[in-house]
Amino acid sequence: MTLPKLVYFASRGRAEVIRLALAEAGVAYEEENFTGDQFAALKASGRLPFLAVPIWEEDGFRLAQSAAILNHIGRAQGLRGKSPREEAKIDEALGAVEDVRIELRRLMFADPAKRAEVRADLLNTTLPRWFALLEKLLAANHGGAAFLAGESMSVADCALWYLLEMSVDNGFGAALGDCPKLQAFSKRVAARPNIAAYLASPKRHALTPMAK
Ligand SMILES: N[C@@H](CCC(=O)N[C@@H](CS)C(=O)NCC(=O)O)C(=O)O
Repeated sequence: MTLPKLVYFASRGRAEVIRLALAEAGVAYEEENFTGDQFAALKASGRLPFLAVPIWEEDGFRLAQSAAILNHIGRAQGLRGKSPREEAKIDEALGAVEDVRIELRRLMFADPAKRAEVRADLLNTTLPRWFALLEKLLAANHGGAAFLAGESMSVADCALWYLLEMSVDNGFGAALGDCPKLQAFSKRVAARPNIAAYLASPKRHALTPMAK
């Protein structure tokens, strides 16, 4: 049997939430990783619909765009809620997580002379404001003791978990100081058996820190 394949760099990046969803669902897949030099050849191969990664290949079907891949896997694996409203709340949370990710990426593209300023703004203003909003969103479903939407884990929980991990790993943990529900959520998700096994496995790529 040919396993489905995730094609991406040997790094977390835009593939990591997809990997977390695959881990949670217990999907067997393989990865095709490549170096920067090999990327040119991959682009020339015609396999990348938008000349970008990640792509997902399964059984004669190829899909690009990280959000489309995540949602396709989510639908196939029951990680996209159980009703149209749950799905809508999942999409809402995915949108919010993406908004915060874009804020974090300001650090990577900042003029080096302005980086300290951007970091201070993220730590003291932008992230605390966003995390307070996400804490409220989580609290709206079962008092924050479960998932973002409905009764079960979804792709939005994977995305939120990775956003929190990325924030802490890049020195923004203090911005979560007033968010006990988000902190507990982080621990709870990391302890889920399939997620914990993935995080401890050699499949997990090392952290690439964002610019200091
Ligand atoms: N919207 C796309 C963006 C994909 C994207 O920009 N991927 C980067 C790597 S993270 C890439 O392949 N860029 C093309 C390049 O570097 O030439 C997605 O979410 O999948």
